[in-house]
Amino acid sequence: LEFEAELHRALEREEFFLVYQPQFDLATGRIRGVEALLRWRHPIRGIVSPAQFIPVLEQTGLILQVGEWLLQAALMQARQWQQAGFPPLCMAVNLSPRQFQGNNLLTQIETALSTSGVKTDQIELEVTESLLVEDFPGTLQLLQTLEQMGIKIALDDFGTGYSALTYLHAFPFHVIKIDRSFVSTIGHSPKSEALLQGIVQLGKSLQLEIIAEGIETEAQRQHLLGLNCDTGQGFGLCRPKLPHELEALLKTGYL
Ligand code: G
Ligand code: G
Ligand code: MN
Ligand code: NA
Repeated sequence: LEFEAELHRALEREEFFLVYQPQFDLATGRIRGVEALLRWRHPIRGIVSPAQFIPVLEQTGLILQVGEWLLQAALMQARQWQQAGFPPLCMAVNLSPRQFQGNNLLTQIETALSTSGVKTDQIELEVTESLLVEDFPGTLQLLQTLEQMGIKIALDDFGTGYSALTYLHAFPFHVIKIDRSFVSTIGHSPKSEALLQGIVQLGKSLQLEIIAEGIETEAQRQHLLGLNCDTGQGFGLCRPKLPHELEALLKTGYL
């Protein structure tokens, strides 16, 4: 309960902030987009990982307010980068299933779009399979509406959940993000490498963009490149950073 109260205060006291992890074209090193990742600067504990507090935000429903704040904050950042004259890039924002349960997600997105002036084709919304499994009424329709607006939808953490292949055509995805657990086995597990190859080929044949997550080594990057994987993200390419730390990269547009 104390943690919950602290999270309430965190929103009021503006202790939440966003870091941005770039995503790169694996062949050319060109930046393709950034993923906004939530952080909490706790007055005593310091930086708290979202893995610790997002479950609490979800249980308490606070994720609705925090989610609204972060959509707004991420799109305002995208606008600032545009105004600074940096090449356009995609802003990826994570959505938690709870945000689909209420009835104002679309309004929140529309508000963030209109106040920031960012175009819909520069936004990507990341959802996980747990959203699809929950089967809230209206989820499919909402995703379709967003897709028709020009917003890209990414299936995050692919390979960790049920990975039911029917989801891939039942929902309007543009992107699948292969979970870092697959990338970390490159060079260690032939079976897992075969799965990775299969996922990339499947995604490609469905004309989806494939983003490999958690690339930490050059060997992993080379392996993924060999599989024809388009895009990658990971500590080995670039860690999540504050906006001012990304300026040099955003200026050139290349790794
Ligand atoms: O950023 P990374 O440090 O450690 O994030 C840990 C987990 O928190 C990941 O599963 C990530 O998807 C999730 N996460 C990070 N930022 C956000 C966010 O803005 N919204 C939601 N819903 N989850 C996030
Ligand atoms: O679940 P989601 O994919 O949104 O989570 C992104 C999370 O992955 C963030 O917590 C981010 O810090 C983390 N992350 C990004 N790159 C790497 C990496 O190369 N290795 C590891 N272990 N984690 C990473
Ligand atoms: Mn994500
Ligand atoms: Na992920």
